[in-house]
Amino acid sequence: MNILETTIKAKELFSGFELCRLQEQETQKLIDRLENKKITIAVIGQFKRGKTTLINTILGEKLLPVGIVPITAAITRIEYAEPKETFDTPSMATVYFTNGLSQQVPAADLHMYISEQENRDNERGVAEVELQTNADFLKDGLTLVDTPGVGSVHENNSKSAMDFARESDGVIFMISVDSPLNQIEVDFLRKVRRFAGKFYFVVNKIDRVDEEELDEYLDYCRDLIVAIMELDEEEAEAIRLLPVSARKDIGVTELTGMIREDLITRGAEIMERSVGLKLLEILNNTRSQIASYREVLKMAPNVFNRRFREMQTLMEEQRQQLELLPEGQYLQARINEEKALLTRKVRELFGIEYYYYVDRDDAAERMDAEEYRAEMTSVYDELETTINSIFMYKEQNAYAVARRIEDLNILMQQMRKLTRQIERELAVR
Ligand SMILES: Nc1nc2c(ncn2[C@@H]2O[C@H](COP(=O)(O)OP(=O)(O)OP(=O)(O)O)[C@@H](O)[C@H]2O)c(=O)[nH]1
Ligand SMILES: [Mg+2]
Repeated sequence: MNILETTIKAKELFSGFELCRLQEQETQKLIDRLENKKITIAVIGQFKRGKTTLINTILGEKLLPVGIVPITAAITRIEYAEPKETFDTPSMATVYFTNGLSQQVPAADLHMYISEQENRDNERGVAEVELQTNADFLKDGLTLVDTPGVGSVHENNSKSAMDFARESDGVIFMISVDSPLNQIEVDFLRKVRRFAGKFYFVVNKIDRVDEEELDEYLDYCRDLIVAIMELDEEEAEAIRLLPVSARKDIGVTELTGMIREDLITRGAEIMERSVGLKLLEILNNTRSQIASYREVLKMAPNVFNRRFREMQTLMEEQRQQLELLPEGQYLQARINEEKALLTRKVRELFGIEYYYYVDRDDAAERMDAEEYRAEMTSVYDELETTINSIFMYKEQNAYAVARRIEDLNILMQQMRKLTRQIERELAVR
């Protein structure tokens, strides 16, 4: 069985369980990725290593803001576009907000949204930025992604590098000669190694050291990386650390050449590995979710009833607020915010990820108060029904509960089987 077949199988498995709606959606996304074959490579590393500078150098343009203080505060995706076809001059970017709204801005104004200084604690609620440019490097459908520095005090303001690593196929892991690999980087690499199909290790700022120092530094980092990534002899042999100076454009063509070569000769393999690893992660997370759900089912009735009532109270309060809603125009984005609140509450009380789909295309849709009320009422009704059914609320029948637990055990077994298959396929340790 190959990765595509395994992913389809996982999706079928999830679709049989109301509780696994999110996982069903996530596996569908993986299937889409395998089908449209667009590779995403993220530049990841500790703050101030020169990630953004490297991206600007690769693109041959000062597109993104760089600086001496932590700068990049939001995930920025860069894709190829013929300039004339897509936009009139100047080049434009799309800023996506957490509530699903988006806005077109000139690329030159991006610093207002993606730099920590101008968007403190992400007060603008930026989820992600998308930028299109006509750099050759991106021509074959490659998406390059800039990420906020790991370990920065601002790391948790928006989607972090770690969240994003889950979405990328390849990672350019950037370290620099200003400081030896530190604990933050080691910890991060240890986690991130499970997500990406391909790693490029880049050592930046080599303009700051002489050759001898550099060799010593490279040897030191290499040994550490081999140990952290748990590479066998053959893999260790194949690993290369690329010394570059992003600022002075030294070694950058070697890096881009290597990436292009890999995409041409083993793009499909990189994608399969990446999807397989992500599927493993989904399966592992789901297993721990199901385990906590089973605990809820077995929970003492008084504890469970208390939590259940808390959920009901929240929904009651929200419903009352709906009654008081002033006349006027409301955005779909506001509904998205309400859904996010409910999702958080379900997670907090029951330890499960309740799934709501947020459609970016609909976020700017307007409706009057009556429509808004009707829409939100159906959201509450649906959530109530679902929660009643998944927790078998007021279900006095111990037999039915036992049956549900038995079903979950079967789901767990099948997930374990899929996990073993993927592990074999990818030869992961
Ligand atoms: N000497 C030297 N300095 C560099 C090089 N690359 C980047 N820098 C400097 O390092 C600082 C940080 O660069 P950025 O590109 O903003 O670093 P970053 O990793 O994107 O930082 P965050 O977005 O905050 O995580 C800037 O002052 C850059 O000019 C290089 O190759 N050599
Ligand atoms: Mg940056």
